Amino acid sequence: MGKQVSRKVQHVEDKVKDLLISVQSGQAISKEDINSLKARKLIVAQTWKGYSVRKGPNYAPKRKKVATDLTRENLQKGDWKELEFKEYNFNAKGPPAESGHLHPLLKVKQQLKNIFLQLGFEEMPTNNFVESSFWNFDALFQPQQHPARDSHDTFFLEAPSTTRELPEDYVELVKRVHESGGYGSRGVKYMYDWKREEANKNLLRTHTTAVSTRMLYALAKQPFSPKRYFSIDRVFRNESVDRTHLAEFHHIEGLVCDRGLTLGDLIGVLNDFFSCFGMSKLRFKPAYNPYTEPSMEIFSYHEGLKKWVEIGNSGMFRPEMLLPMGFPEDVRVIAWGLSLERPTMILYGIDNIRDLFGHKVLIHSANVVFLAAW
Ligand code: FB9
Repeated sequence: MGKQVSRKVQHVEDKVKDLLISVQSGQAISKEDINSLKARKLIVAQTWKGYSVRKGPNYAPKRKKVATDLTRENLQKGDWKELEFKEYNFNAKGPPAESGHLHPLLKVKQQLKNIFLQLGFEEMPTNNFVESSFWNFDALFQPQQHPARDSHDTFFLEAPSTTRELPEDYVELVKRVHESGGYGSRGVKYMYDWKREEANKNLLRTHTTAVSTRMLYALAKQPFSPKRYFSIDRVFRNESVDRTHLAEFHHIEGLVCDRGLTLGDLIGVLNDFFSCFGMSKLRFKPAYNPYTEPSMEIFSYHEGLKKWVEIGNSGMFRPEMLLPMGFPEDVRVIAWGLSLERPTMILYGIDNIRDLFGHKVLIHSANVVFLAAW
């Protein structure tokens, strides 16, 4: 007689099955039940997103075409009155510009700006191409009969032909130093009657040294504090155009104003500046500028070109320029200048300055000649 199996319970409660049925019928079940069913992979969570769609205020059976443009036809047919125009999206981005490069001049300009800023120089405001002869020449102790001041070299303005206002007291001092010298210069060589109307003439500035003059005059009005200024901007000269000269170029100027500065300080600053630009070996040749004494042309040996290249001009501003401004006796200003076009032509291997302007520039802007050449 074998083992006997007898029914112990009347009814087997299959909790799991019941749970699954309630889930199926959407009844809520406890979290832990859900987790245990999930754990046994008997159920999977599904997220249902439902949307209720109803007619909006602008509902229309047919989409009303909004005009995106006011065309000539609209105007001619006059149907623009009925048309509804699409809101203007002022923030719409234009199609991304596929090509385009920074102009080589702008790249080198930025490089030079960074060098000046690193050396603690402050940029001078150069946003005035039109200048008066007074700030461009007279305040620089440049005599009124100097050849650079006639229309062969300078673009004078027809309208407005004369400047509206000049600082009268300062003009008087400049007039005197031109006419009878003073401040240590015998002034003999200038003995001429200085004409206000000549100083009033408006012109296109021939150098950004005109900006330096304004800034130094403003500086002399304040209690003295040493300053380092620089400027890089367009200047205009009525010169015959050739491979390296156009009627306008970018003048780069740096100046240091402090007590007791010497020519040695100038040579030091020039070495600091040009070595940042990869030009280490410098040579200096005495030169002449009406507004600096002594003055020096700056040369550097170019390995690539295997020759000494003139890379700029420099000097110490004359006391006849600084003292009428009101600077203390022992304040000196050393300064130098160069062009932007020349270095850019050499760095980009551009032989003719005309290629720096106009369509050809695109070809050059793609390729860069490394500074290593120096
Ligand atoms: O830029 C010039 N040459 C140059 C400069 C850099 C350079 O770098 C290469 C990257 C490697 C290569 C060349 N020059 C000055 C020298 C010559 O090109 C010169 O023939 C032409 N000069 C211009 C004026 O022409 C009428 C360049 C321009 C120039 C000259 C003088 C000054 C500024 C620009 C000045 C000044 C000055 C002097 C004293 C105090 C304050 C300002």
